[in-house]
Amino acid sequence: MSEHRCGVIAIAGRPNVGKSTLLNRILGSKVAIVTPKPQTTRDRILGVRTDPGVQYLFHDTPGLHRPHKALNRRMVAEAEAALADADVVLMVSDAATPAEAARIEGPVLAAVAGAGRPVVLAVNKIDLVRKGMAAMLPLIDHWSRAHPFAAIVPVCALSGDGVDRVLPELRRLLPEGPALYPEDELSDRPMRFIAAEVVREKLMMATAQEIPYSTAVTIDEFAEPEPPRAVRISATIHVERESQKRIVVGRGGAVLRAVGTEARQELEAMLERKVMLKLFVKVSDAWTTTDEGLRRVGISDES
Ligand SMILES: Nc1nc2c(ncn2[C@@H]2O[C@H](COP(=O)(O)OP(=O)(O)OP(=O)(O)O)[C@@H](O)[C@H]2O)c(=O)[nH]1
Ligand SMILES: [Mg+2]
Repeated sequence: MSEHRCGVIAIAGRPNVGKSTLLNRILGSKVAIVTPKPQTTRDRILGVRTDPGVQYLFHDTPGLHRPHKALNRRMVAEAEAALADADVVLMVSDAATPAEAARIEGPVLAAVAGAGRPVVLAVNKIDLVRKGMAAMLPLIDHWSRAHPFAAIVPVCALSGDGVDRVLPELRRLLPEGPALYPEDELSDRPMRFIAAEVVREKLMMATAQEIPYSTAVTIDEFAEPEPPRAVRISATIHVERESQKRIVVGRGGAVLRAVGTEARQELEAMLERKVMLKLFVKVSDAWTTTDEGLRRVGISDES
């Protein structure tokens, strides 16, 4: 019998290519939030999948992009640290044309190749390629010349198509070793973190322009009394300016109420019990632009 394998796989790629969607699909459960907006993921999240003979530790990372603000520098540093710590890299790209891929993927490929680890490439969103797999061949040819990938796998993270072909490619690259997490564990993040992320997802979906990038969510209370009593969660939404606070609250509180309802419903489904969710909005001056501001909204170097 072959040895048990266990190792860390960093999921890396441009913002919005579907890294978190792919992670959730591989785990069969939502641990990472997903929105149509780039730069959704801000922190590394570890997702754990345990199969007979193997435990995969997936590090979902923020998209690699050119950072301008302190927040973005932190996000890119997180992604680069994950690459440095990984045994294997799962690079995600989307199904563009070869010319587009060559133009936009250069910096990501350089970062990924620089990690010096074996790389599996998942070419995601193949459902958007109207002409079907034949149209993918020039793209796959482009990628196979761009880097000596251990494997190139076209996938659709949204429907799950092709995703089961990714795991065996990763498995053979993982080092031998015992499982590090209990087999029923899905993530290294506590429910408290996931609750804040769910609120942030609903907020990103409900707002536009700069608002999704100017908001952070901290949890003030997370109490789990004995069932059937409800889980009590209070959270603060941090914005940078008074004008943003007005938008997040909405006319007569409508936006905040809608965000609260959607987040509560999702958390109730996740926790399989009633949730009482209270949301507050606070102006945390220019929190995205300084390290001190990041600490104020709970984004610290230790996280
Ligand atoms: N059509 C299509 N859309 C997809 C697919 N996978 C993901 N998406 C969509 O792409 C958008 C971004 O997905 P995410 O999973 O948040 O992408 P990400 O790479 O984690 O993005 P960041 O965290 O911002 O770096 C969402 O609207 C997803 O629903 C796919 O296979 N096909
Ligand atoms: Mg993400």
